[in-house]
Amino acid sequence: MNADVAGLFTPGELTRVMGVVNVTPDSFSDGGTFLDPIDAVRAGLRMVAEGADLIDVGGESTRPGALRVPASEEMRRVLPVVAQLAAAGVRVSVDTTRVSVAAAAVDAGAVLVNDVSGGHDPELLAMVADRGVHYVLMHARGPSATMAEQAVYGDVVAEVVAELDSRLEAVLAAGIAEERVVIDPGIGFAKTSAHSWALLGHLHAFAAFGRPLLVGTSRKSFLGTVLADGQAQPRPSDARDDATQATTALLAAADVWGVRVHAVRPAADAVRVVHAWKRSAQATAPTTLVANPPTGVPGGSRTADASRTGWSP
Ligand code: PMM
Repeated sequence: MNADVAGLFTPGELTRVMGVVNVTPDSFSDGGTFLDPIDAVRAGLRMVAEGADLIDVGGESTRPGALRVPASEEMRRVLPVVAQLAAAGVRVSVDTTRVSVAAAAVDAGAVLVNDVSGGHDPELLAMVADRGVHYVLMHARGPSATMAEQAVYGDVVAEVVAELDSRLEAVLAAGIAEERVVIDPGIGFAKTSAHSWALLGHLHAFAAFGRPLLVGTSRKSFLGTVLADGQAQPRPSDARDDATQATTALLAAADVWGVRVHAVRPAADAVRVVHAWKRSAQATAPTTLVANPPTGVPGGSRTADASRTGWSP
């Protein structure tokens, strides 16, 4: 991988895989795993070897209800990791809501600011515009401490699109070039499980932005809910990776630009499988399928044909 970020946006490429490295003690998904910068850098490099296109480094948990850490602590956690990964030629994004942290991370080599506040700080927007880095505008309604109570919608799809649209206006007014903006529906941010599913079921509504779409489903609680056991206990976050592969494949099939995941290898594999499947579908002349449908394919004979299947009727 080289650190050229513009190359990530070449049209027609495979869905991009963003590997997550949370340098936090309390993220719901990988909290405490990468607190030591050496472990965090090693994890980022391993993810790149497994197929990550970029690595998202965060130093503050966005788990619903999480309390904020001081900016100095957030910097202490992320900067050495950003600097070492960038020095190794990795494309690094910084997951933050703070202009001070984002600016220092860009100084350390980050090429993308993943703003999980939803673009609410004009100073952060001005800094991104000034530095000419890429920018993820993710839908959010407020900080982690209060996001659960803000998960109230009439029509979640229409409202998330409208709120992102007004934030995008502010982002562009701040001078961030449109071609550097990525849109993210913010799965789980001020959203119940039902809201998250509704957004995933209507991703086409986000095509109107004409911008690449990044989606983060990895290990999130809406997956835990759908995989609840017989006692309605949600599946814990460390047992949601298989479900994440399912969402990754479906997101790649829906042509999203990127997926944000903790387990990179299976996600990168899923993306490649979907790509091969799509390519094969495009390469197969539809007339061939219609003209000579095999047994059991809609439009073909429903009667078992022993001479073709090898099974007696
Ligand atoms: N989710 C989390 C953190 N950062 N950034 C973007 N752009 N999209 C997301 O969905 C997103 C994010 C929360 O997950 P984590 O605690 O596992 O990092």
